[in-house]
Amino acid sequence: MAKDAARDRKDEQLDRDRVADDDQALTTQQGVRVDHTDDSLAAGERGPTLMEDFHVREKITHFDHERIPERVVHARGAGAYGVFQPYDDWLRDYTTAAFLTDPDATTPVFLRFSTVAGSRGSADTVRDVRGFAVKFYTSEGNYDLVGNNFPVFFIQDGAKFPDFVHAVKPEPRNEIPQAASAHDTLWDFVSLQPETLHAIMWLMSDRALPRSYRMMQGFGVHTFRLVDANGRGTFVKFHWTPALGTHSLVWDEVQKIAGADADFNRRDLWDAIEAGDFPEWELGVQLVPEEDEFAFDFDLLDATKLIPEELVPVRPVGKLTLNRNPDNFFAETEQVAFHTANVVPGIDFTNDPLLQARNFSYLDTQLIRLGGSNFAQIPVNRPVAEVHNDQRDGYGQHRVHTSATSYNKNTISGNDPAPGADRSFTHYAEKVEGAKIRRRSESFKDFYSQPAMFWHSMSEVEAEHIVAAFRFELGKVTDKDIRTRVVDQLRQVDLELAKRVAEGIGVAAPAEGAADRGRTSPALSQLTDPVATVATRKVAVLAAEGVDGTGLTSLVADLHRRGAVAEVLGLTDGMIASATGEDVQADRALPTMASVLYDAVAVPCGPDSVAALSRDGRAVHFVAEAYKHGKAVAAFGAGLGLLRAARIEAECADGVEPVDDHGVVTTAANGGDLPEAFLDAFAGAIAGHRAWDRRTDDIPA
Ligand code: HDE
Repeated sequence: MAKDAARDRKDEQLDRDRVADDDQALTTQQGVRVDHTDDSLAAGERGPTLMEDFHVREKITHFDHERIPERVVHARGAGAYGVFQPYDDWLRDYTTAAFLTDPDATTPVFLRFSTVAGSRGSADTVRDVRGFAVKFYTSEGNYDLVGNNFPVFFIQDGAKFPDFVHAVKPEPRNEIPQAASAHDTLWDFVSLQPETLHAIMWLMSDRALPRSYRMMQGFGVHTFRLVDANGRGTFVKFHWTPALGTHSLVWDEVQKIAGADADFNRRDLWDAIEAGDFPEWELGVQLVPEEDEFAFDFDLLDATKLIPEELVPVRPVGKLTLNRNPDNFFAETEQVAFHTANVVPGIDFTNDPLLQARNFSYLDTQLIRLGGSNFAQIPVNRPVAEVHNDQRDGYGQHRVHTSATSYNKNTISGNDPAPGADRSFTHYAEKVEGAKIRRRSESFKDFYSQPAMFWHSMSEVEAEHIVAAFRFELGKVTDKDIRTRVVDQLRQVDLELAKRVAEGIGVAAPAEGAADRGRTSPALSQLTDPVATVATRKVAVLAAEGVDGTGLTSLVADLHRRGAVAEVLGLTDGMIASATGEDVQADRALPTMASVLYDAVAVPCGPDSVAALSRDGRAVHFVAEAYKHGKAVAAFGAGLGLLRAARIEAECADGVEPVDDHGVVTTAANGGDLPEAFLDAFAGAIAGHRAWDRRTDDIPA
C-alpha cells in the first residue's frame, strides 16, 4: 500500500533497475540456467572439487567481494524515500531554486538517518549525534542537505575533523568502547579543545537520545547562502521540524533498548512507513541579509554557534514526507552518496571552514567507499535531471556514450554537450582577498557563551539529565586528570554546572567560575511548547487468561481510533481466553518484549488475569519499569492490582471517575463502558510523552 501511494519521478526511474526474481529460473551472472546449487562439481562423490565448476566459483567469488568499506563516520543508518513540496513561493525573493519556491513542484527525496561513532552493526539507541541527510532529486540536479539533529558541530575547522573522529571512535589499542563517547580519548580531546563544548552540551542532553528518527529536528548546521535572480546573496540556516514533535528517551532506557532491540530506531522508521504513518518534517529557514553579517556577537561562519530563534525567526518553507521504504538496504541506503557540494542554482556556500572541508571530503570518501568515479550512476544516486558531459570511462561505467567526441570545445558534435545553457549554476561572486594564513579567526574565539545559553535554557529535568550524563561519561574516564580538566572547562561555562558534575565524579568542586550570563533561548528546550500527540505511539496492553475481554477490546479500539499502535502482550503467544467469553489474540508474548520498546502500558481488568500477571515477575517488572521511565500507565478495575504489585501507589476513586496521578490513569470501571474521561486522560498522558515529575527512586526496575 505504502508503495503505490508514492509514484514519483525517482520511483519510476528506479523501475529500470529493479529486479524481481518471482517465477524465474536460477542463473549465473551470464544468464545461464543452473541445474543444481547445493553441491560443488567434484571428481567422484567423495572426490576433490573441480576448477571448471564455473557456477560455484562465481558464486563464492561474488560473495567474497560483497562487502564495501563502511562509512568512516555515520556507518550505521536507515533511509527512506519521500517527497518535498513548498507551501508557497515567498522564498522566490531570495533564491532561484525552483524546488524551494514553486508550490506546484513536488521533488522526490531520499533521507538517510544515522548515528555517527558506531560501526554498521552497532545499536541504534546510543548517546550520539544523529545524521539527517536529505538528497533532493530536483529538476535542476541533485541538491544534498547533509545535516544533523544538533544545530552546532564539535569543531570549527575541517582540519580538526580527523582528530575529533579519532578521539570519539573506539580507542585504537583495543577498539573499545563501541558506539560510545564515555572513554578517555574523547574527553581528553574535549578538555583540550573548548570549541567542542557547545556540541558537547547537546551530546550530554536528551537530544542525543531521540525517541524516534521521526521525532527529532534536523539542522543544516552551517550558514549557507541563497542567491536570487539578480545574484544577490542572503545567509541562510536550514531547520527541519518534525510534525510529531521532538522527544527523547531516558538514559537507562536507551541502554536496555540496545539489548532488547538494537534496531529500535531503524525498525520504528520502517514500520511507520509500512503502516502508512508517513513521517513529516517542515523545512524552515532563518534568513540574514548580507549587510547584517557582523550584527551578531558570534561569527556566522562558525559552525559551533547557532542563531537563537528569538533573534532570527524560523520561517516555514515547505513539507517533507517520507512515504516509501527502500527495496534493498545495500543498493539504496548503503550506496547512497551524499555530498555537501551537490548544490543547485539558487543555493551556494559560505566560507565556513568546516563546510569548505566537507566540500572536499564527501566526494573523496565516495571514491574509496563506492569503488571509483562512477558512483553517481548507482540508481539511488542518479539525478532525475538529465546528465550530459564529457566525463568518460572508469570502473563500473554503465553509460554507453554514443557521441563521437568527449571534449569541449568541439566542432564534430556541434559543440554538444554545450555549457552555458539557461539555468546553469553560476557561483556567487563573493569578493575575497587576504594573505595566505593558517590561523583561527579571532571572531571564532568565544567558546563559552553559547554552551552557557544552552544550559540556562534547559528545564530543571533536562538540566538534571545533563548533569547525570556528564557524571556517567566522566565516571568512565580512567585518567583522573582528564576529569579535572573537563570540570575546569565546564567552570567557564557555568560554575553551578561544574560543581554539580564535579560532585559526582570525585573531583574537587571549583570555587570560581562563570556566573549566569543571563542569556537563554527558550526554543532550545524540548519542553517549551512540546507537540503533544498520541499518533503512532506504541502501547502495550498486558493480559492473561480471565482478562476482561470487552474492556480490553474497547481500550484497544479507542487507542487505534486515536492513531496509536496498541499491542496485546500475553504471557505466551496465541489466544487468551477472556472472562467475558470472547477470546483475545495476543499480538506478542511478553517474554519476547520489554517495556522499553513501548511508550505506555495498560492493564485491563479481570481478577484472574491480574493475579496471573502479578505472579509473573516479568509482568510486574514491565509495569514498574515503564513507570520508572515516566511513561503513561493505565489500569481499570482489578488491573490496579498489578500496579500495586509493582509498588506503584495507584489510586482508584469510587465509581467510574478516572484518576490521573502524574500519568498513572485509573478507574474502577470495566467492561464495555470504559468512561470517555478515562480514555481521554490515558491518551493525554501518552501524548504528554513522559511524566517527569514522578518520584521513582524506590521503584526496583
Ligand atoms: Fe560529515 N562526513 N563531515 N558532517 N556527515 C560523512 O561522508 C566530514 C559534518 C554528516 O547518511 C562522510 O559519505 C568532514 C558536519 C552526515 O551517508 C565523510 C567534516 C555535519 C553524514 C564526512 C564533517 C556532518 C556524514 C562519511 C568536517 C552536519 C552521513 C561517509 C569538516 C552538518 C551521510 C560519507 C550519509 C558523512 C566528512 C562534518 C553530517 C567522511 C570532513 C558538520 C549526516 O565524507
